[in-house]
Amino acid sequence: MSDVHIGTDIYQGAALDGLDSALALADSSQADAILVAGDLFDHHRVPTETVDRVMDALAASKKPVVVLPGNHDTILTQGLWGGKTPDGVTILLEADGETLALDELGLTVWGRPVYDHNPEFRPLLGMPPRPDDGWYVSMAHGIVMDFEEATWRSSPIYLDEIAKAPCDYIALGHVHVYRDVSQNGVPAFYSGAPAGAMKRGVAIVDMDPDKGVSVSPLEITT
Ligand SMILES: [Mn+2]
Repeated sequence: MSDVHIGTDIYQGAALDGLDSALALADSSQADAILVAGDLFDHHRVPTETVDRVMDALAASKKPVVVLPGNHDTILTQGLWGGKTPDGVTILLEADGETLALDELGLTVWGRPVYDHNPEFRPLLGMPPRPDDGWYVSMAHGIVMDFEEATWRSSPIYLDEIAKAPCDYIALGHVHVYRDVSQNGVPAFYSGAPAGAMKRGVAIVDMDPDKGVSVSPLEITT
C-alpha cells in the first residue's frame, strides 16, 4: 500500500478506515509481509495518539511491516513522534537507503526515504546489487517520468532506472492510483491509495519461484 495520509484534514476518518481495510485485505489474502511505500502520514503534526494507534494496527497484523517514508512523512523523518516502533514494524530511515533482510520469508527489502522532496532527490539511486539468494524488492516514493527531460519534478524516477533495477519488484508510492510502470521485465507498480481516491485499494504481489512475479489490484469497497 501507499499514500494513506493519516492525519489529513480532508478525509481524516476515512484515512484510518482505509488503513484498517488495507490491513484486513492483507489478512484475508494471507499476505506474508506488508509494504507501505510512503505517505503513511500526512504531515508533521499528526497527534501522538494517532501515530500510536497506527503503529499498533500495523503491529497487530502479525506480519513483517516495512514503511518507507515519503515526502509527507516528516513526522517520521524529523523524529517528531516520540514513541517506540513496535516489534515487527521497520521504518527505513537511512538517508542513503536502507536494506532489511526478512530471512524467514527469503525476502530482502531496500528503500531510500524522502528527506528532500526536490528534483535532485532520486528515490532509486544507490540501490544495492541483488543479494546472493531470495527475493529482492525495492521501495520508492516518487514520480515516474515518462520522458527524461522533465527534471523540474521532485523525486523523479526514470524509466531507465526501473529497466536496470537489479530487483524482482519495485513497490511505488506517491501517485494515488494503481498503475503498472514495469520496464524491461522489471515489475514496478503504484499500489493505489486505500483512502481519499475515487478508486481505493492496494496491490497484492505474488512471488512464485516457478511463475515469477504477478501483481494485481485489490479494491477497497467498504
Ligand atoms: Mn507523496
